[in-house]
Parts: sequence; C-alpha cells; structure tokens
Amino acid sequence: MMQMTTLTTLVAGFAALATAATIQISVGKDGIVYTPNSVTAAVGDVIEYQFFPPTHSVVMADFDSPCTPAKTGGFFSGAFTTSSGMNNTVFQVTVNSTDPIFFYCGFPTHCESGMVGVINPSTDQTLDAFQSKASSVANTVAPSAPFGGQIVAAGSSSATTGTASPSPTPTGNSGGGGLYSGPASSARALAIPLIGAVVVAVLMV
Ligand SMILES: *[C@@H]1O[C@H](CO)[C@@H](O)[C@H](O)[C@H]1NC(C)=O
Ligand SMILES: *[C@@H]1O[C@H](CO)[C@@H](O)[C@H](O)[C@H]1NC(C)=O
Ligand SMILES: [Cu+2]
Repeated sequence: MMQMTTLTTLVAGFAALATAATIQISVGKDGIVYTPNSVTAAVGDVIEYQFFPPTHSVVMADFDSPCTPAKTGGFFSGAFTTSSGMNNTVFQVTVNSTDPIFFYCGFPTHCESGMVGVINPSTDQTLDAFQSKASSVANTVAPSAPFGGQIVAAGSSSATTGTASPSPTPTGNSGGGGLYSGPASSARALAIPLIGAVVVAVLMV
C-alpha cells in the first residue's frame, strides 16, 4: 500500500516537473505588438510577459469584447513603463484551462491598433476575428490595479522546471493563425521516457 502511494506520488511529481513550461511573450519589443501573438499552452503552463519601452500592459478580455477587461476572472499586469531594454520584472500568468484566452494592451490606442494576442485559439475564436473587432473599438479600457498573475524578477521563473522558450518566434504566416509550441512539446516528449524509467526502476525493486 505504502509503496503504491509512493510510486503514484513519484510519477505524478515527475510528470508535473517535466511538463510544466514557461512560455515567454515579448510586449512591445517589435513595435506595438506582442511577440509571438498566438501561443499554445497546456494547463499548468506559465505565460511570462516581458515588457519593453515605452509603456505597455496586458489585460485579459472576453473574445466578444476586445479592449475591455474580461467580465469574470482574468488578469491585468498593470502598466509597465520601461526606460530601455527589457524591464527587470515580468508578469506571469498560470494557464488553468485550454479554452482560448484573449489579451490586449491597456495603453490608450494600442489595442485598437492591433496590440492583441491569444493563448490556445480555436477554430471559432481566432486571433484574426478578435483583432478585426478590436480595430473598431472606440476606447481601450484598463483595470485600475494588477490582478490575476504575479509580478516577479525576470529570470526567477516560478514554473517547476522553468523550461523557458528562448525568444519564441511565431511560426506560420502573419495571418495570425501561427501557433508556437516549442519547448513545451519537447518537455512533454521528455516526460514519457522519464516516467517509464521511474516505473521500471520501482517495479524492479
Ligand atoms: C519596469 O517597470 C516598472 C513598472 O512600470 C517601472 O517602475 C520600472 O522603472 C521599470 N524598469 C525599468 C528598468 O525601466
Ligand atoms: C488561474 O488561476 C489563478 C488562481 O485562481 C488565477 O489567479 C489566474 O488568474 C488564473 N489564470 C487565468 C488565465 O485566468
Ligand atoms: Cu502597448
């Protein structure tokens, strides 16, 4: 009994360790945009927003209402004003489901001009549709204070393995459908033989 519990805990522990990934998104590094602006993430993964000059933020929105905070839940980084290079603090959000999560910059006019992004787009809820709807919004609205994530020192990832994706670049065309899934999938690929090895090792005892 005891051994079984230990085995289960071990396997679960290794699975969590090997699969949690940190996915980095640059905010304003390449102009008034997020880079990449479309990512795929698993439950438990951490999205890390890295801020560049001058002033930007990230707010979660509902698909139907771009440039306005989500009605329930969500997150807001607060406005980051960076003097030069990458800000020394980052905003981290944990992904709790694989449903699409849309976000935008809360700085006036940025959302309307296309500074939007998505985590796990679906065939019904695409970045193109969200962006196009955002372009006709009259006023970007930002919450008053940060919530829904953590502001931490850059480089101090709170993800278990911190499998940081090095300068992720969007794949596919600029149509907005490009998905990024680099280190997250390689971490997952690693997890399978790792778990297998643990099971074999325990069974042999
Ligand atoms: C990072 O952002 C914070 C919040 O806006 C700001 O106070 C700080 O000066 C920025 N750091 C740099 C190096 O610009
Ligand atoms: C995930 O859950 C945590 C804890 O409840 C919450 O702070 C965070 O905002 C959630 N993430 C998203 C993307 O809603
Ligand atoms: Cu912005």
